[in-house]
Amino acid sequence: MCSMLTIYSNDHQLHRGKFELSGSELVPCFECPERADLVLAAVRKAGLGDIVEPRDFGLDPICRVHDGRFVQFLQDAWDLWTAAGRSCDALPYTWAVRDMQAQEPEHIDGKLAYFSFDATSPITSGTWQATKTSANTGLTGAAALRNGDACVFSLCRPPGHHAAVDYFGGYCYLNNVAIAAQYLRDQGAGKVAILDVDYHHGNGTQSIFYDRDDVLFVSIHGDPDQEFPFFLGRSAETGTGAGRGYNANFPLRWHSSADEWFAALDKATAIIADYRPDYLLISLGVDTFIEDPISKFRLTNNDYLTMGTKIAALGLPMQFVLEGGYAVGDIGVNVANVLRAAAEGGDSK
Ligand code: OKP
Ligand code: ZN
Repeated sequence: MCSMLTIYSNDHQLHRGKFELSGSELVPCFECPERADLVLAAVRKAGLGDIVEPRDFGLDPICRVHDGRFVQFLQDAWDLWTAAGRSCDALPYTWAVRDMQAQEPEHIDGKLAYFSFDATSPITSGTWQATKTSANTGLTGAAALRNGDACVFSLCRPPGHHAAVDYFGGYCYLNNVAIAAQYLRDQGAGKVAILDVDYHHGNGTQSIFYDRDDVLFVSIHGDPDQEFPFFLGRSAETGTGAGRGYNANFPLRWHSSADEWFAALDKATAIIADYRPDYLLISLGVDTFIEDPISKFRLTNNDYLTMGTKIAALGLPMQFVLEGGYAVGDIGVNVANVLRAAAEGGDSK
C-alpha cells in the first residue's frame, strides 16, 4: 500500500472551448472543465493522499521537448487571433499535405494550420495559462517521484499525448507526459517507460521518443484504420535508429472486449518489465469505458480496478498523468478506481 500524492490546479478552468466538429456538426466540446472537477472530487472522496498545487518550472523543461517557435506560437495565438478581429475560439481550417511546403506563414490562420494536425482543438483566451499549468502539474509529479514518492497522480487538463514536438491537436497542446519523462531523464534517471492506456493512440508521445532507447513507449488503443488519429499507431511502428525496438503499439478493433484489452495489457506490461525502467509513467485515459461518447471499447467500472492492480504489479515507481475520458458521469469513479487499486498494490518504500 502506498499513499498517492495528487497534483491539481484550478487553472484548467481557463481552457474552455465552445464547440468542436463532430460528423460535420458543431457540438459542445467533449473535453470540458467538468471532467477535471469531477476527477478531483472522486480523488478527494477516495482519500488517496495529499492534494497539492503544481510548482512553476518555467519554460526550460517544456522546451526540452517542444520546439521554441511552437511554444512561442501557443503563447501568442490568442492575441494574434483577436488582433485579426476574431472573437470566438481559434481553430485551423487547412493543412499542408504531401507536396505542399510546410513553412510558418505570417497570418494567424496560416500559423494555426502550420502548428496543428486537426480542427477539434480550440485555442481560447485562457488556453495558454491552462496548458502551461497542465505541464507544470506533470512536472511537479515527476519531481515528487524523483524525491522518492512511489505513486503520484498528475491531474492534468488539457491532456497532452497527441501533442508532438511542434504541433497540437486531439485536445492536446503540450505533451505533459513527455515533458515529465524528459525531466526525469534530465534529473539523472536512466530509463523511463511510458504506458499509454488512453483509447486513442498517443501519437505525440510516440513521435517525440521514436528514435530514442532511453524512453520506452507502449500503447493500447483503437486501430488507426478505424480511429483517430488515423495516421499513427500501427503495430509495425517499432521505433527507428537507436529507438528501434523501443516503441510498441497494440491496436484493437472497435468493440473489442475487456478480455481482449487485458490480453493486450499483459503483453504491454511484459515488455515494460523486460525493459527494467527506473520509472513508469502512465498516460491515463478512461475513454476505454463502455459508455464513452466518442470511443468504442467496452471496459466497465470494475475493470479499472483490475487495470490499477496490474499496473502496480510491475513494482515500479509510477506517475499517472490524466489524458482522456468523456463519459463525465463516470470519469471520477473510473480514474479513482485505477488509482485506488494501484495504491493498494504499490510499494510503500
Ligand atoms: C483526445 B484523447 C469527435 C472526434 C474526436 C478527437 C479525439 C481526441 C481524443 N468529434 N476527435 O486521446 O482522449
Ligand atoms: Zn483518448
